[in-house]
Amino acid sequence: MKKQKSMFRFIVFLVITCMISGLFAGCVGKQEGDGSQVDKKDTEKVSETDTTEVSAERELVNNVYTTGLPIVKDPVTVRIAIVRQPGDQSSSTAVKPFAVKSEKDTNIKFDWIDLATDVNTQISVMLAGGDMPDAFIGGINQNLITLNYELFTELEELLPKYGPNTIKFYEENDIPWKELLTFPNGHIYSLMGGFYTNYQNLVAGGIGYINEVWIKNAELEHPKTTDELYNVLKAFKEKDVDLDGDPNNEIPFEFCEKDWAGHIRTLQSSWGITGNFNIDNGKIVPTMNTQAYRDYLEYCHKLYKEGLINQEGFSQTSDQFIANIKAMKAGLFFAWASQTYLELELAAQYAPLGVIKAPGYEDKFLYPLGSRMTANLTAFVISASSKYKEVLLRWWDYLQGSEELRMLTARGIEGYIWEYGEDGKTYLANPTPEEKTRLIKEAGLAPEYNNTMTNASFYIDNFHPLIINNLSYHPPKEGEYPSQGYARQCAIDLLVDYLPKEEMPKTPVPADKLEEYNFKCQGLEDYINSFRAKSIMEGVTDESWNEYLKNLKEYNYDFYIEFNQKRFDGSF
Ligand SMILES: [Ca+2]
Repeated sequence: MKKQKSMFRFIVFLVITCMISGLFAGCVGKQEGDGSQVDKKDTEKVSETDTTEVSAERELVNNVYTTGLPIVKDPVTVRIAIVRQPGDQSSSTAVKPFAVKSEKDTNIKFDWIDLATDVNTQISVMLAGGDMPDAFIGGINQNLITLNYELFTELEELLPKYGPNTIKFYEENDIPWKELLTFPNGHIYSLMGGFYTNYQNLVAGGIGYINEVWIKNAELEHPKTTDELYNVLKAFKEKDVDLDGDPNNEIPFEFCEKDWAGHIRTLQSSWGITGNFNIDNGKIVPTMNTQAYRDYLEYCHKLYKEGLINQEGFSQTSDQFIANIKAMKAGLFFAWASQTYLELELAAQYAPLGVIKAPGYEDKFLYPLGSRMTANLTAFVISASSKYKEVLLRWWDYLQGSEELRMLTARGIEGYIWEYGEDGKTYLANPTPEEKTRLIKEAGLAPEYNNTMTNASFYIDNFHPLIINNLSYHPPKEGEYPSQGYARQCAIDLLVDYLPKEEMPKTPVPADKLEEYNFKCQGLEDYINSFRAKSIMEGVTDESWNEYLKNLKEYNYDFYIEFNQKRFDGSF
């Protein structure tokens, strides 16, 4: 990794040096990352009217090289409207490191139209026949495209030739890009941006955190099964595990149905249930009418009956739930991270609950999946009126073509906001102000940059043209406690092998089908939730269970499953 990077730098340095010294025609090099040849030498034009030149090294079409750098033979100026991040303190996108490097590398001049306030109004004016820029980064959504197809460039035919890295990147990351990007009229008008996998969001919502100090005080081990968890919670209930002299003021398992992450239903994962259905090998599998679900309800009822869960959990507010956690009275709770509510030192008493297996379901443990990826599907669009469609597409492709440029564009200079870890992953960096000043100087940033400027001043965040892993978090140093980000990361490490392989696609459902669904399934979710609460509080009998199964049918649970199957298959 290190070696490759320094080699890349060397080659880029070589190319730039050659350009500066006017010896570019004599340079030979191979660019890492996209594998394309760097120009060896320009060929002579065949004729003045011929628009395509092919040399042994590079093809030139209408002043645009189809591979390598620079992108244009003679400089051209492109105007790009770009939405600025709140908190961006740079005077213009023009001074940002990726923009400066782009000009040096590509021979393209950029005229940035920074959109900071009244963005929608400004864009509406442009689209309504005002001064259209050559391209937009941010600010355009699918609806605007659908209403103004004629204003935007159809990209599908240009992409293979002028955007090969973009396609390669989508495909290497298993992005169904054709499905995601094709509009109802069959054309592609936009490219994805702000696209990253976020490990922190891999698991949906809450993760269990259990007080390890209490477990130690109870002279028990971290639980691995539902029986062991029961024993731990029982000890929390019966003993004075927080050592304050009162054996009755511990809440063994604190939960809150009104809190976004604190639900008791997350414990269903021990019985292999991720939600109202599972996705298994292409099939939407019902879960709410299974023996596994009944077994889960009966287990929770046992906890309830013996006072091992907070009996207020179904009615209390999120604020009450959080207050109990802050008072250090909760043995186990589900949350984003224990650090979300507690000072780092206190939060460190809690460890992620991890995998808890239920008897008879040992190989079934399955945790709810959050999101494998996020993306802005309309990050980059090119105006139909632009004379520089190919130039712009190649530039976007260039930014996407190597990790160095992807990181520079989306996270700024190395060492300042991000850094490489020993494992080759990118981490959140934490340089001192002095180190920041040195990094700014070494990178030769514009004079306006200083070590007090916000991160957003160094890069484009939401619409960067790339797919990257979100930054990882370093473990705490000697004498420090884990940060929230690091703690969440460690908790997910324990669950990552127990997530569903498949994910519900984000493609929109036709409006009429959605209307039918909302009508037919009205009340289903509420009914499921109320039966869960009632069963945990009062227990499940054959009679109550059979009645529930009958009612599920009446609330169109079968239709609900079929509908989600069609949604998964994209077969409406
Ligand atoms: Ca106590």
